[in-house]
Amino acid sequence: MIPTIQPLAHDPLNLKEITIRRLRLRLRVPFRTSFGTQQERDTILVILKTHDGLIGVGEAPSLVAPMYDEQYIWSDYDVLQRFLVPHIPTTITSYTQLQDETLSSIKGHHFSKCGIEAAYWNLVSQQTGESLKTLWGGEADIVVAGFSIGGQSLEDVLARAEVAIQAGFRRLKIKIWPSHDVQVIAALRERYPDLMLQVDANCAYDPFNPDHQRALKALDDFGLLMIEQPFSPHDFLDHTRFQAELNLQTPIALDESVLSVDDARRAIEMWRLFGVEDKLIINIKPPRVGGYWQGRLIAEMGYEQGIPCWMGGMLELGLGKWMNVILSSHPGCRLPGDHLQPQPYYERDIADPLPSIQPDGTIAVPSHWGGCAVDWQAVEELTIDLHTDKR
Ligand code: OSB
Ligand code: MG
Repeated sequence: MIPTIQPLAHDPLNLKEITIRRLRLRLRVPFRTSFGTQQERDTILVILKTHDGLIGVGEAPSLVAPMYDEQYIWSDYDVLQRFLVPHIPTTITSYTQLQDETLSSIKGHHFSKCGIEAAYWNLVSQQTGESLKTLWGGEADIVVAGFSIGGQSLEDVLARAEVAIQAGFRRLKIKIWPSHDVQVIAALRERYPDLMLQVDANCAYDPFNPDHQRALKALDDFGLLMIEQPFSPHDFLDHTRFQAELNLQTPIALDESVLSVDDARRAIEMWRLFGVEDKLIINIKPPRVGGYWQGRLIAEMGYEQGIPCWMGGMLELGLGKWMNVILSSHPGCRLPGDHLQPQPYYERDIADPLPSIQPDGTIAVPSHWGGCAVDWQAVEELTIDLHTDKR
């Protein structure tokens, strides 16, 4: 069931220098989820320089605290510095080599691995002259822009939704948690009967709590595209059983539960066992699954197995967002992704230009390498810490 696709062969990349940088960022608008509110945020860039002058940059979009999963800025920075960067081959001959010699030898720590892997693809694209879209099997020229709303209250969500609708967004995702769910969605649905609407619980519900069960089942009345990750990350069984036994008509989308292509396979098998495979959706986030190639394999499997996938987000900078937009053009990504907000995410960004919404609510998929140039002045000014490994 797991697809086998050969990544494009390329000439050896001879590395001269590897740098990791910790950047300090500030979101323009606070982002609230069931696990907390974020505004200040550090992130990591991985920068690979070759002897012939190419510079590849990748983003490890770490969060400041281990609340989405167990990774956070310091674990990511530490594992990069201690274990991953020293094991990046000085001459990289293929994705498979990078994967086997560096990435697979360390357990977990997918955000950090994604930073290295994204920087590697960035180099491959420059060296071969092939766009990331071609390298990753992308096809679509446009993708529909989705906005993930992390509002503090009903009024806040309604105000943010209004701004987004004015800006042309056709799909909104609302962060929910017990006490901030049915009422919020009912109010939105009343105002916007035709909007593509979905919710994300970030594991905040207990499948055995009757109040939580009632709330989730009540969401079935609003024609949602999906309910994302209501329960614990480690639990395919409760998710599937809930879907089947409560006869939930809204598909469940897995985010935190899927850490690999194998997890995606297990989820599909589980939903099939319960006879509800038409109600499974998979959220692909490259940082969560260890990189863009692993994300591509999930998209490929979803395509072959008839399971819709879409690209989630980790509040990335423009660089990561452009890469997400590009992978979103894969035919396996059939639903809008969390690519944009009505205003730029950060007070200052390193990507030029930033992804932006077109009047019809779509984003144009870049067919040159990666969609943006890096503003090195901004990188320099945002950096609060760096570590360089010269080869
Ligand atoms: O669960 O999708 C999530 C942001 C931080 C942590 C988890 C999630 C999110 C988002 C943001 O929903 C999506 C975006 O990048 O716009
Ligand atoms: Mg999510």
